[in-house]
Amino acid sequence: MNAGPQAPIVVEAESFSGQREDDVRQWHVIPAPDGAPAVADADQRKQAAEGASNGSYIRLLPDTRRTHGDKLIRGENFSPEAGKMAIISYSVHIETPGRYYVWVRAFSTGSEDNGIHVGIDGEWPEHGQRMQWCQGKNTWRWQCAQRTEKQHCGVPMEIYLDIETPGKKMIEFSMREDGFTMDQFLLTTDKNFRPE
Ligand SMILES: [Ca+2]
Ligand SMILES: [Ca+2]
Repeated sequence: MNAGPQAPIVVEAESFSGQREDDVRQWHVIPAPDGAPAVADADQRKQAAEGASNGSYIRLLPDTRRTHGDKLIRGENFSPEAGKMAIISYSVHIETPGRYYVWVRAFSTGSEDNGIHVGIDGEWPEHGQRMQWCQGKNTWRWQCAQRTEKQHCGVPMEIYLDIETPGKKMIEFSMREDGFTMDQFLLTTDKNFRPE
């Protein structure tokens, strides 16, 4: 028996199985797959694709709140509540129940495209809410941190899902800020694990 930490479960963001509540904001694959129309404002982030795993990523569009000066409209370009808008789903097989820390590799250009929520099987627990990025603008950056009243840049390792039974699970992300850009996510039971 290997009692040590297991290897993380790594998932490409563009390999989602579906999305819903996506009439106002929708996740787009960039670059657009063969035959699909190109995404209107993909150009400004063209550079991002070069550093993306599998040469591809997803972005939540349209992005109407790009700077702090742009009007914040709840239910349109901002969703403080998890599980309400632009829910994207990934089927993941969990062998070993436990506490899984969720890391996401994201590309943020400013202060209004750097937040997201994570949930599981239609549930949106407190510790999946308000994943936050501050450092590393205009680069791909792994993060596992929760925005709080006191720490707007996020408290590290406070984003996790407690999984009680083995089997097939739906890991889901929902919008907090439009324009969010995501390459991969990973799940690990090892609190000390740090992605590259
Ligand atoms: Ca935005
Ligand atoms: Ca990717």
